[in-house]
Order: sequence, then structure tokens, then C-alpha cells
Amino acid sequence: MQRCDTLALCTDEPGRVTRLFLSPAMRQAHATLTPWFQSAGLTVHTDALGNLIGRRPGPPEAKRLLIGSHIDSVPNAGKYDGVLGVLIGLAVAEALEHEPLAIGLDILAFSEEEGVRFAKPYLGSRAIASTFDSAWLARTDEAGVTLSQAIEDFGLDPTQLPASAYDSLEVLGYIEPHIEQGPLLESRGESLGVVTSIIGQSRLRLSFRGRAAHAGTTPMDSRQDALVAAATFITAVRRTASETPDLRATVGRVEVTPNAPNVVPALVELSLDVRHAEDEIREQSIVNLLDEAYHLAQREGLAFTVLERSSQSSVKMDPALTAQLHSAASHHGAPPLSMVSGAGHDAVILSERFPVAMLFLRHPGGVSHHPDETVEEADVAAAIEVLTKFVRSLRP
Ligand code: HGY
Ligand code: MN
Ligand code: MN
Repeated sequence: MQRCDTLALCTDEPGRVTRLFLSPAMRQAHATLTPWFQSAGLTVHTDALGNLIGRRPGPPEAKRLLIGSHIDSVPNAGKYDGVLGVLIGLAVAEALEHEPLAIGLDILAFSEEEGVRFAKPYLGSRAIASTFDSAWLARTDEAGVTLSQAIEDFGLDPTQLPASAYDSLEVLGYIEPHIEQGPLLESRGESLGVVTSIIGQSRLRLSFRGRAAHAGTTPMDSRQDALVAAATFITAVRRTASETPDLRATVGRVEVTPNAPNVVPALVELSLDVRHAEDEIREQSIVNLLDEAYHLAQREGLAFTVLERSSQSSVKMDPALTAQLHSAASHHGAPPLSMVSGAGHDAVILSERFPVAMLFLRHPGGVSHHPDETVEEADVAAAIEVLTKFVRSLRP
């Protein structure tokens, strides 16, 4: 728990937790985690995308289990999203340090899961799963820095990216411990949950383009006001999501240009995050929402464009690995709740390459992506116990 507090001090924004991909705060987090990994007997290396990896070798020919999560955060984040999964993995490595194991063990701290800096989530885990597209190296952040340059600025070599990939023949599976980021476990009085599937998500960027005009002299009936159409669209997003069972749709970011009180807004760019367990429903909902946006733009005389930034199908966790995790958790206490994850995780990406399973921890209020995010020490201890038992039970 103290380690979570210490890592929370590795921030790009003093006074709140913001730790972006390959930022100075990420470098500070690496410098903090490295001695902790080493004191658990792990050898440490950083791959070309900034993933920090602590390695315990296994017996010759044995496969290795990966345990981890991400250490980047959203702006003004809590202390536990991502970080707790890495530190639970570290605690398991420490608990087993002096015991013989039939397998190897890697603890992974992924460098970019949230997708804040380059508007592309999961860059770190994509390198590990060898699904990283080198075309992304040309993507720029808000300061115009390319991903390739950001890697070099961090002291890494983008040409070494292919070496980040794990061979699926060497990997037994990937386990991601993570706070639930929702209210279900708490509402059921359960400490731990085992994830059955992670719902699909799409992230898009919509642009409404009108004409800047003088706020005082332009008659109301001759305006092309981008913000009026965008605002109407945002309420339509809430209505559509409320009317479609289990659909989640969110406009989290609005950028207005020129963003001046006495100028009719010329351009509004919106983010749109759409999620559903059924990929067809998610895709159809996006079509319906974009159709509504287009008609709202037309009515106001605006140009409307849309850019899909990322799209991820729903993924099922590996049944065998999940069953093993479930039985390890069942011996520890009440059988864990089986549940669907509304949040995306690095396990989504690794599931394309390796068997994956997720262990969820209850946390008060299910509050996340917020500084009030907390977790109960007893639940963290339970997760460490369960995963230590789980790793002991694994055969090569
Ligand atoms: O947005 C998500 O689903 C996750 O927190 N990255
Ligand atoms: Mn998150
Ligand atoms: Mn997370």
C-alpha cells in the first residue's frame, strides 16, 4: 500500500496523479520500481516501448507466467488503476522468491494503456503481443512530438521494437490483477472477482465545422455555430445510450475554436467513446450516432467529419486459465464472482497472443479515473494470497 502511495508521487502534475506515456513521471516511476523489482530477486529491463519488466528465470525449457498491468494514468487519476496490478505481481514474486518454481515469472509494467498522449491505447501491450503497427511511430502528440521521437527522448531505440514481442511458445499465460472500476463487487459484498470477458470499445473524434462570426453583430438566424450542433449531439449521445440496454457512450473531451466569449464558435472537436459487450450493437449504435451528428451538422450548415481513433472487439478470457484462477480464489474464501469488465485492459491485447485471465478487486464506491479511488488493504492481501497460491499450482 505504501508503494502505491510512493508511485503516486511520480506525477507530471504536482498535487495530482498524472503519469503519461514516456513522460518524466514515467521515468521517475521506472527509477522507483527498479530497486523494488531487484530486491525481489528479479532482473530488470526496459523494452523499446518503455515497458518495464522484472524477470525471474524458470527451469530450462519451462514456460513463463506474465503478471502485470499499466503504470501510465489518465489525468488527475487515482493511485491504484494499473499500478496496483504491477505491485500485486511484485508482492507475489517476493512471496515466492525463495521457493522453487516449475515456471518462469515476469512482472510487467506497461507504459501506455490509457492512450492519453497519442490518442492510441495499449501501445505497450501491443509491443509485447507483437501487434504494434510501425506506422503509429509517426503519430504526434499535442506538442507535435512523434511517437518515434518520444521513444528516443526517453533513451530508447524504436528500431528495437520487434524485440519486445514475447514468443507465444514461451508464455504460459498472462494474469492481470486490477481494481474493478465499478460498483458490482462492493454491492455483492465480494472481495474478489474473476473476469469472464472484456467488452468492446471504439474511440472516435468528431469535428463540426461552421464559421467564426462576431457575437454582437451576427443575427441569430444567419449563424453557423459549431457548438450549438455539438451540444445537441452530446445530449443525443446520452439519450441513445440510455435507451439501448448495456450501451455506454461518452463524450469526454470537447475542444472549441477559437474558444472566445465574443466569437461564434467555428470548430468543435469531440471525443466519442462507445462500448458494449456485443460488437454488433456497439457498431450499429455508432452508425446511428454518426447519422444523427451528420443531420445536426447539416441543419446548422456545418461540415461534419469523423475519425476512428481506435476500435477493440469484445474479448473472452481464457477458460482454462480463468478456471485455475477461480479455483485458487475459491480455496482462499468464498468463490469469487464471475463478471464482465466494462473497462478496457492490457489483457485485451495480450489475449490475441496468449491465454489471459483477470482478477478483480473490490474497491469502495467503484470510483476510478478519479483521485478518490481507494482499495481495502484486506482485499489487496486476499489478491496476493490467491495469486501466490495460483502460481504455486502452475505446472510447466
Ligand atoms: O478506458 C478504459 O477502459 C481503461 O481505463 N483504459
Ligand atoms: Mn484506466
Ligand atoms: Mn487500468
